[in-house]
Amino acid sequence: MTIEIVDVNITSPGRNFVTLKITTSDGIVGLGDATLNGRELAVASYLSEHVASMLIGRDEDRIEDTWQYLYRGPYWRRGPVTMAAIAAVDMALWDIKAKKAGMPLYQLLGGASREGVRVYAHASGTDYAALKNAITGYEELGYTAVRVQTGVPGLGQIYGVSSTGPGVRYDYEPAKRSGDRPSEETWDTRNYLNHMPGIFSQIREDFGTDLRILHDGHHRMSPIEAARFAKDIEPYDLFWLEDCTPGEDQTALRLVRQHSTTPLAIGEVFNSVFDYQTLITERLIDYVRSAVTHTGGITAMKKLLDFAAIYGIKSGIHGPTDISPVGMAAALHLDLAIHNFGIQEYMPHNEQTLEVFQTSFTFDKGFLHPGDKPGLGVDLDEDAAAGHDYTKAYLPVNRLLDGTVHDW
Ligand code: GCO
Ligand code: MG
Repeated sequence: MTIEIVDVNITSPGRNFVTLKITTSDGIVGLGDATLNGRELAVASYLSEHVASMLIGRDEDRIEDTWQYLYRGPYWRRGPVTMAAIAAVDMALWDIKAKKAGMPLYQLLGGASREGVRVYAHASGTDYAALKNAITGYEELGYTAVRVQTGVPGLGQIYGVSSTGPGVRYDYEPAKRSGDRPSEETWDTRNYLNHMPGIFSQIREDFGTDLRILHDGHHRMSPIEAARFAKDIEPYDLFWLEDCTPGEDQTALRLVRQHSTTPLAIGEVFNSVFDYQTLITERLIDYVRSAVTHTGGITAMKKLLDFAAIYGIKSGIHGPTDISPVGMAAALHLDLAIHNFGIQEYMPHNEQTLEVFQTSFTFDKGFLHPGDKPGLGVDLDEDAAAGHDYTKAYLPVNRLLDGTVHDW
C-alpha cells in the first residue's frame, strides 16, 4: 500500500497544536505531532508546502528510508522546524505500522520493560507557602516526583511560576495568546542563587527524603554560576537540575561536573543526536531531555536513547502541554519499552484539548501507561478541532534588571 493523503491540522483548544494526518490507500490513518511552541505556522508550512507532496505514493512501511529521505534529501539539515516536521511524519508512520500489526506501538519497540512510567508534575508558587500547597496537592494525587519552581524576591512574574496563587493544577502557560510581540520578564541570577537553596532545604524539612525533587534552571546561569548552584544544592539530593546553562554550549557542563554531583538534565531545545555528542561521550549529563516531537520522532529518539544507554545516561523526555497528546503518546510508548528509562515529564492537557485528542493513556499513583489500543492510541476529532481557531502566541522574552536581553 502507499501514502495517499497528507493533511496538516491546526487547532487551538486553549493553546496551538499542529498535527500531521497521513492516510494510506487502504484507509489507515496515522497521526504525528508537529507543534513548535510560538512558531507553529513555520512547521505547518514546511509540511504542507515542502513535505506533503514528497510523501504521496510512498510505501508507508519504509519508515527508516522515509526518515533519511526527509533528513538527507533536502541538503539543509537539523533545526527545530525541520526536525519537528520529520518527527511528525515519523510518528504518523509508526502509528500506521502498529495499527496494521494490531498492536500498541510499544510492542513494536521491543515490548514493555516496566509496568508503568514514573512521571513528574509541575509544582510552583510565587512564594514558599504557595509552592508547599502545590506539592502537597500533587502528593495527594499520588505523584512521587515534582518539579519545583518559585518566585524570587525582587523579581516579578518569572517563567515556570504560576501567577494565579496556590493551586493544585498547574495552570501556567508561558506562550501568551495576545498581541503582536512577546511579553517581557525580568531576571537576576544573584537573587536567584541566594534564594533557591533555602527553598530546597524547606522542602526536604517538610516532605522528607522520599519525594523526588526536580528543578529547571531554564538556561539562565553562566557555567561558573551553575557550578556554584549545583554544589550549593547537593545536600538536598535533587533528582536533577535541568538546563542550568545555555543549551548550545555543550562544554559548559564540564565545569559544572567538576564541582558537583547534582545530576544534570538538558536537551528540550535540542533537535539532533549531534547536539548531545560531547555531552554523552564525556558523560556530562545524566538525563536526555529531548521531546520526541522536536528531535525527529520515534526513529531518531530510539537511536539517541540507545546511544545514551551505552554511557549509563537515562531518558527524561520533555512533556509540557506544548507537546500535543500525540507527541505525549509517542513518548510514553518509548518510555515503556526502552531499558534506560529515567522519568517522564507530565503536565495534563486541559479538557478542551482532550476533547479534540482522545487518548488511551491512564494515570495511576504517579505512573502513566500508554494503553493497549493499536498504534499510538490517539484519535483526532476533526470537528472538535475545527471549533478552535489558531491564535498567534509568543513565548516571553527575558531581560536582566538593567534591560539586557538574557537567556531563558
Ligand atoms: C519544561 C520546559 C517548558 C518550556 C516550554 C517552551 O521543562 O517543561 O522548560 O515549560 O518552557 O516547552 O515551549
Ligand atoms: Mg525545561
